[in-house]
Parts: sequence; structure tokens; C-alpha cells
Amino acid sequence: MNRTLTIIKPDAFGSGKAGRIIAHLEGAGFRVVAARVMHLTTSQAQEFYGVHRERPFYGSLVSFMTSGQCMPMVLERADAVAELRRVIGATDPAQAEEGTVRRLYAESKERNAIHASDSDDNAARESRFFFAETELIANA
Ligand code: FUP
Repeated sequence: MNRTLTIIKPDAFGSGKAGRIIAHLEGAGFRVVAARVMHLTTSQAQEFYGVHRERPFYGSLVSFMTSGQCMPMVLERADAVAELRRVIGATDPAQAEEGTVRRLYAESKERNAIHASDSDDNAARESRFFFAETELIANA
């Protein structure tokens, strides 16, 4: 078993899709280890997406991610990072495979419903960004 970090983004959370997305992830074999509902500040969103600082979409990404509440979660299953990226689909929902979370629930490449860590190192770093060590103790 290993872990990854997901965020149900403001477009999906604000339009009442969180429950369906969590059910989809649980149906794909993920267990929710930690979860919270929060409204990111601008500085939190800037730090979280700091890797994209130089990209042309950085400003609009930060304003989208601070436009409403979101739901960060730590998820656990075998091969969690790769499996979550497979289950959510391509960044642009128009390119995402049928049945993926983004194909089902995302509006656009910018408002794309859900985040997933892209490596084990980033999963650990991103999980610590949102959760205290005490919230990440295995409870199974
Ligand atoms: P992903 O790993 O699929 O979430 O995609 P990226 O790391 O490439 O991009 C991170 C986020 O930046 C995406 F979820 C949405 C946003 N983005 C844009 O807004 N426009 C783009 O052209 C590419 C990404």
C-alpha cells in the first residue's frame, strides 16, 4: 500500500460533485486516510503550485483555486500515485478517457475538477502541505 494526495477543486466541490467523486475513488480501490474542506488563501495556492510559477496559466490557476472551497485528501491503495492519475484521466477533460473523473466531472483544462500528485516524493510533500503528521497515522 502507498499513498497519494488529491484535491477536489473548487469547480467540482462548489457544484456538489464531491460525494460522487469520492464514491468513484473508493470504487477504484482507494481508501480515504485524511480529508478536509478548506478555502485556500492566495499565498497557499501560490506555494502549492509554485512549480508552475513561470507558466502563462499560473495567475488564473491561483485565482481559480482560491475561488471557493476545495477538498484535499490523502488516499491509499497499491500503486497509489500511478493508479490515481489513471483514474482521473488527462489534464484536459476533452482528452481524458471515457469513465475517468475528469471526463465525467471536469468543465475544462483549467477547471478540471481534481488534482493528483505526480510522484511519490510530491505525494509526501503535498500531503504534509495540508495535513499534520498526526492526521496521517495509518488507522486501518
Ligand atoms: P495535471 O498533473 O494533470 O494536474 O496537470 P499539470 O501539472 O500539467 O497542470 C496543473 C494544473 O494547471 C492543471 F490541473 C490545470 C492547470 N493548467 C491550466 O490551467 N492550463 C494549462 O494549459 C495546463 C494546466
